[in-house]
Amino acid sequence: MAYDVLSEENLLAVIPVHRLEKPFHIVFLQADTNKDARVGLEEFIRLMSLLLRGAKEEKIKFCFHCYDLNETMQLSRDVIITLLNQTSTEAVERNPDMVLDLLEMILKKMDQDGDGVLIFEEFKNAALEDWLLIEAFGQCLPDYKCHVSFLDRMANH
Ligand SMILES: [Ca+2]
Ligand SMILES: [Ca+2]
Repeated sequence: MAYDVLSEENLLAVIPVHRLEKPFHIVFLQADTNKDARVGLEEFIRLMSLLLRGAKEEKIKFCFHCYDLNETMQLSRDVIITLLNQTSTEAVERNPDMVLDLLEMILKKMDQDGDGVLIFEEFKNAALEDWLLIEAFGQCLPDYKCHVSFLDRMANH
């Protein structure tokens, strides 16, 4: 096996984006810029530098693509509910209605024109105003701890 290319499975082992299965496939598609179904070394470095050091707008775009399950460049109520269910915490499992409450809270904050659908501009504006909203629908970016463990892993390789 060559070590300068990564399959989707290998990439999943390296990048700590574990919580959303379908979005991970989208991460892979985003990383594979030359569309040869593998992530080469340059593509991998480009992805990691975006995830770890990228500009805010790039990260926002990255997360939005992860959440855009139907690839329509908009997040409908159904998509948001699917995402929230995938990331469901223990609290949500105890009280499934919480997902709907969360949906309403998020839409109230982010859906500027009130049509029940989030377009990229609305998502971007909300995330720029309140950075925590960038991962409102699930973890897409490596968190600080993952970031450190990633760097350790690279250093000890
Ligand atoms: Ca590729
Ligand atoms: Ca809207």
